Amino acid sequence: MSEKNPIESTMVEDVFDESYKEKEGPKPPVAIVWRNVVLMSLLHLGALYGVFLIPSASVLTLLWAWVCMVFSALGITAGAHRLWSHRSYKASLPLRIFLALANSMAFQNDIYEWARDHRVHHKFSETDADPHNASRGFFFAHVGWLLVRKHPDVIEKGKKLELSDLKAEKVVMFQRRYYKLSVVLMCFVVPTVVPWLFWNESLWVAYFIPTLMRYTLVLNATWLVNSAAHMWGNRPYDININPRENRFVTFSAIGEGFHNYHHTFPYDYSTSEFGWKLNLTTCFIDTMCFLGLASNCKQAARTVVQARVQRTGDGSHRSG
Ligand code: ST9
Ligand code: ZN
Ligand code: ZN
Repeated sequence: MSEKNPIESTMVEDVFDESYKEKEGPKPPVAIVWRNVVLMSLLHLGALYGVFLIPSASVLTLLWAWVCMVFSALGITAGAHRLWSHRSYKASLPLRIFLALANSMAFQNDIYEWARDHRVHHKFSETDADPHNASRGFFFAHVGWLLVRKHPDVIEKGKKLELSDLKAEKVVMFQRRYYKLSVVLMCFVVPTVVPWLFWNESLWVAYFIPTLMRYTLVLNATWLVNSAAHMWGNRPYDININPRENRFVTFSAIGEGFHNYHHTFPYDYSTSEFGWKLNLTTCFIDTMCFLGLASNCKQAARTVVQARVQRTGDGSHRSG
């Protein structure tokens, strides 16, 4: 592994804040948002129906669904996550526009909201102020948190976060302003219309496979990072935190399952010390650097990683 910019973190908003203590006394009641329950259920039923339609889809349509899946996943991993939440590398304007479009195709809240919630997640992991607090169980961390009102501490702590970098970025604010329109176009219209227009796929099949099924798969792959990768796997870098190294999640979330490493070194652009291994997102960012569209990739220094493994690891560390 070559070290790109082996430096310590330059951002503090994604670093765990040990000083926060959950409020004592009874927890606020859980307020279910039934609209979200109904919509999420319908979405998953639609995706399931899409699975049964696969035999009647053309090969090009299935290929297109895969392209949309990877493109929208990169809008989350390389975009909302590694670029905008953690500022782990710099991206040129064309790349930021590309990632913002991809992000709208993923329809996981706009970049500003995603990055704000994700910074709160890192800073207050597994507490009341963590939007998808995994100590409330698998279902809550996976999707339940999107079906109920937020714990007041999430909002209280989130409002104190430093988000001026996001507010100052025109691409982020433009996407936020036109978010609904961009989602209609990128998440629903484009994936449905392209197969119908270019290779005469039926609109029905194109709606259920490259649109609903693809959207639901990327959602669940993302949510697994919050649920499975906070519960199952080794902790080679820090045994004192919940996030784990989870191979299945790493594979399905194109490189985002090295979660014990990621919470220990959140500024590392690769979210892992193993380069391209199981990490399509790192491949993508490196290619962008090669093309001159990205730069300043931050990486944890090898000596810092090794010292941390010795000091707080669970003894399961492997060098490759
Ligand atoms: C989705 C997001 O799926 C997924 C994110 C996953 C993150 C994963 C991270 C893992 C690492 C990365 C790995 C990537 C792997 C990718 C793999 C890809 C293959 N701070 O929200 P409201 C304010 S979305 C400060 O309504 P409620 C807010 O501004 C799916 N302030 O709260 C507002 O203020 P104002 C589709 C905050 O009422 C007020 O509070 N989308 C914060 O409790 C109320 O905000 C959905 O399903 C904060 N943190 O409702 C929609 N938070 O009034 C889901 C809030 O002044 N969302 N505020 O404007 C909702 O419907 C609602 O947010 C709710 C909560 C019902 C969940
Ligand atoms: Zn993160
Ligand atoms: Zn996490």
